Amino acid sequence: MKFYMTPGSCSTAIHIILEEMEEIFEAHIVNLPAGDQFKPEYLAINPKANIPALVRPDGTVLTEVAAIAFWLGRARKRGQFWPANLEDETRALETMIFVTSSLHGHGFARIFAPGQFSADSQAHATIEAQGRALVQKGFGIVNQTLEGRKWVGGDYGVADAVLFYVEFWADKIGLALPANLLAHYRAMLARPAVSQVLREEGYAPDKLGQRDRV
Ligand SMILES: N[C@@H](CCC(=O)N[C@@H](CS)C(=O)NCC(=O)O)C(=O)O
Repeated sequence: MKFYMTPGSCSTAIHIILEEMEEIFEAHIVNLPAGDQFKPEYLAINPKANIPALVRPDGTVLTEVAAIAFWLGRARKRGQFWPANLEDETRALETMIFVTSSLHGHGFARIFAPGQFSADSQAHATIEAQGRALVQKGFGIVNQTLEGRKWVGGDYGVADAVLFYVEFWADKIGLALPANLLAHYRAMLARPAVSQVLREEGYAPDKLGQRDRV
């Protein structure tokens, strides 16, 4: 498979899943700041001009973190990384959709790219603050869903890698994680595949997960 990714981005979730599953893949770095995502050769693969994208063994392309994670979890490695019962499957999907659409699409997008929400640079500080508030509120909700459980879908699975990327972003920008999320983040950091991916993407896993909870 061919995996189109950018270090330290939402594609880190898929990178972790591919490593955990010991999949064989070719990694292709898309340099977002340089605008690689808008080049005709990349648009021919993914017209959405974003990462991640995964070219599957049959040549078809999958986009969207939640969809790629679902397909890998459900279809590969005998579903070992996807819950076996309907309730846990549904909860895993619920968390993946909330992470990608609300926490990332509404919250972190405002923090990292306020210019996408207003061309007026004077409004950017307010937009960024709105993003932080949305993320904190959303983290509180996911924190409750993790009460009494170590992993999102019962056992460890692809939804945990999806939740991980927003926890990692919070750590990078100094946003405190509530208790259950911090425990989940640290449990992820302790997984060999996660530290391997972080090192490959240019991070020092030993320096992460230090901050105390709110
Ligand atoms: N809804 C998409 C969002 C993907 C997305 O926003 N990716 C970012 C990187 S984290 C990107 O490629 N941005 C393109 C850009 O900055 O121009 C998904 O969940 O995969």
